[in-house]
Amino acid sequence: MFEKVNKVTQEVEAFVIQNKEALEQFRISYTGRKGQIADLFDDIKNIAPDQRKAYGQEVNRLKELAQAKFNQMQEQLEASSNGQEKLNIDFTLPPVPSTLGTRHPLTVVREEIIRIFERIGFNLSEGPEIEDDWHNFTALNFPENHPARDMQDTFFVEGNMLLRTHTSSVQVRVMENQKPPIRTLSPGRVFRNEAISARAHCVFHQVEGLFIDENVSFADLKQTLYYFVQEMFGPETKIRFRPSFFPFTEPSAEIDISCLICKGTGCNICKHSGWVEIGGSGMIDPEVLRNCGIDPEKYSGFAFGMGIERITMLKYQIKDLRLFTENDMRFLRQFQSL
Ligand code: 2NL
Repeated sequence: MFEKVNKVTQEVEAFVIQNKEALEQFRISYTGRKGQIADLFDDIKNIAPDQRKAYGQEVNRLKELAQAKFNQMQEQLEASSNGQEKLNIDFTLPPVPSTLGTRHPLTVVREEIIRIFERIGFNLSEGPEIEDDWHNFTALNFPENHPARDMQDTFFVEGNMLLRTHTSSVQVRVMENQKPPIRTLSPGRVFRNEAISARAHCVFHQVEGLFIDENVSFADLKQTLYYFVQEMFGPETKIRFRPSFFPFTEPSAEIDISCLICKGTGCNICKHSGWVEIGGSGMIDPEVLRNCGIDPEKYSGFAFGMGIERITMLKYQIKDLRLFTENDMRFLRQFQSL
């Protein structure tokens, strides 16, 4: 008989009550008028008289235990808002800070540019940051006495080796090593001998594009860059081509977009012109094609170059270039996480 009391005690202790249904089940099974504890009290008549006192005490202890458990769980379930479960959470505590990093804004913008050109068939090219004079200047039609070759503008390493001043040097290598059709994008780090300020740095980032095939025209250049601008800055953005000069393209054009800040009505960013420059472009000079082993009688192409810092500053309204290299967490944390 005592075994039965022990068995029910174990059951009562093991019973898990997470919701109101379970609480009611507990009451019916154990503490209720027709529950197992009531049955145990009824059984007292079958107990040997000398053991009835001990038996009664045992069942009473069980009754108290079960009733205490019932009361406690009933209280907890009523306290929790949905009555479904008791959550021991203090919602007023400050959250555990996220340890997830953010992507550098230049990385975010570079990858966005790459994704946009990938969709129209451009692949990626890379090349060395330490270049020779041929790939950085001569192949690109820079005359021997061009000011860009000056010590004041270019970091020379040794002899005719230098730190590339643009990623056109990568494009020269592509043309030397591949046959048209060519559609390639070359993002990368470039170097110029300049004093560091809010608007200039001696290390910065560029992305250049190259498109060579039979019958490529200036209309292809315009359409490609129009598509890019719409994707990158939104469908409201207008594009404008301004005649310009580069040694490696003819004709050449500066690329302007309608000011993102004032939508063309005039503000400080666009110096009240309504337009901001994002890069340069042009039809590849036949002399450059010839220098790289491509027949200009058969093929033509266009090229363009953009500064990644400049586009990032326009997109996020960043006023000082130095923020990109200072690694101030208050700045970096504002950009999208991984
Ligand atoms: C700018 C202007 C430009 C190119 C880059 C290029 C490359 C080869 C041949 C011809 Cl291999 N052109 N690249 C063409 C026009 C403009 O960049 O303002 N960049 C930030």
